[in-house]
Amino acid sequence: MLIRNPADIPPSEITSEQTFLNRRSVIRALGLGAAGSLLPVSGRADEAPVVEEPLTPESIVTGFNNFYEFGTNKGDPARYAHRLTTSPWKVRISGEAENTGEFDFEDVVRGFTPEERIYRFRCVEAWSMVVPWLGIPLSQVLTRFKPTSQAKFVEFTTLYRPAEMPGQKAIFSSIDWPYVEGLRMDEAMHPLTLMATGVYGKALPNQNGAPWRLVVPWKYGFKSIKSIVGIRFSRSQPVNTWHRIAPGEYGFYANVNPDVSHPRWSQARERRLPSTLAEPNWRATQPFNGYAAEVAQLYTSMDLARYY
Ligand SMILES: Nc1nc2c(c(=O)[nH]1)N[C@H]1C(S)=C(S)[C@@H](COP(=O)(O)O)O[C@H]1N2
Ligand SMILES: [Mo]
Repeated sequence: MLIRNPADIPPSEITSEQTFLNRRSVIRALGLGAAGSLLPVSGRADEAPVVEEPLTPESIVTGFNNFYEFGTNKGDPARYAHRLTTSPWKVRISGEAENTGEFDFEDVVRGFTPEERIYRFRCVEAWSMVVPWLGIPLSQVLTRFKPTSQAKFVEFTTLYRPAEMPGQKAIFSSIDWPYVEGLRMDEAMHPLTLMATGVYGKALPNQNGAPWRLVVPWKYGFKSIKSIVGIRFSRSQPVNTWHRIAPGEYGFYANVNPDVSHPRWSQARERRLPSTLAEPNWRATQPFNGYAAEVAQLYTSMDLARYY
């Protein structure tokens, strides 16, 4: 079953006209033009480039989501994710590391101060946002577990709890739960790679992947796995969920690339939310989602050929 088709997303799901007007009035209230409507940035790492584009309104960031554990419609996560219990939250660390075992989430993040990172976020379905995340560089989190030299990849697993995640119970679901994603170790250790614990200055709402989720801004959004309970350091390349579902459509690398079309649609441009029928807000998609200068050195031409 094909459960991902941008043409099937009704414009009303992209955003309502009302939200669009709200956003314009917020920008006006702040006395800012489109190019200058950035929130103050605190504690941003020097490596993180500044995104000089308007933020996507909070109501869209937290109301238009992909989180198939709660359903396949964009409004389902915001509608159903409040049922999820996120405390206590355990995280299992396994594989090629010295410090493995089951940890309380609080202990895993203890001592880190989340920093704000404003990143472009590009879904493989050709819509995009600009999001003010709060998070911890993944490299800091991973270093805590002392990965060995055998760790070439890191695999992440989302919670499996059908009692609280109605999408995991759906009999027509083609997903083999739990959701799994992975990165090569050097991608995971890159300074742009973030474990987000918040958004818009607050703790992460459940629909955005509470209590913590990955954010890899130069890759398609499906790499940014939510509500993580497992981190495994491995010698071999993990099999990520979307690749398992449709190996001809989604790969492991999934670097944003306007020159390589998805088999069923172009990736050359994207609709920046809010997007309406009247104002779809199309823009050109950038290689590596605009982060090529920061990350291109991670990849050889071989990797790029295997991009999907
Ligand atoms: N566990 C889990 N993580 C997930 C998904 C999902 O369905 N399940 N969807 C992915 C996709 S396709 C996208 S575009 C982003 C959406 O993140 P957002 O809802 O915070 O914008 O989450 C990603 N992480
Ligand atoms: Mo996505």
